[in-house]
Amino acid sequence: MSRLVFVLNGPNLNLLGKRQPHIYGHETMADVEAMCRKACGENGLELRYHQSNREYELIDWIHEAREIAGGIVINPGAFTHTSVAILDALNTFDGSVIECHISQVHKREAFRHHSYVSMRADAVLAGFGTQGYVLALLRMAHLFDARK
Ligand code: CA2
Repeated sequence: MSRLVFVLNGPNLNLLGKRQPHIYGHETMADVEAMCRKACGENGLELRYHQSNREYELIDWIHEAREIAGGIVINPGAFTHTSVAILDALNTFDGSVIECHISQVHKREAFRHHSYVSMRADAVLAGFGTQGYVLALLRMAHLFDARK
């Protein structure tokens, strides 16, 4: 079975490390990708890593993952709180889904407390900073091991 994981990032996350470091930390998107590549290498996972500011691109990657991947780690950015379309796409995916937020969304504005994606996610991380991505990938490796 596939040990391929898609890590998908939504809008504005390309600005990571460049603005609001008190909320999102100092690592850039490229740093997070490097952390994910290292974690995948150490845990026998294959990685496809993407970021987009466009909802349809995230949906297209979820559709691509349906055919080939065992899991999706997704930080949908603000689409978390608005996108039924991303939820619908994730509901067509048969593998494991882990939702990952850098900030502790429940400590923030009320509109960040609801997530459409959580209605599908098998696990949710929030407030672990960019380390959350690595934790999500470790969990994904564990879930893949348990499938055997
Ligand atoms: O905490 C998270 O990871 C979020 O998914 C980030 C989203 C936000 O809308 C969610 O409520 C929580 C925002 C991403 C914006 O990323 C930036 C990073 C650096 C500078 C500016 C924006």
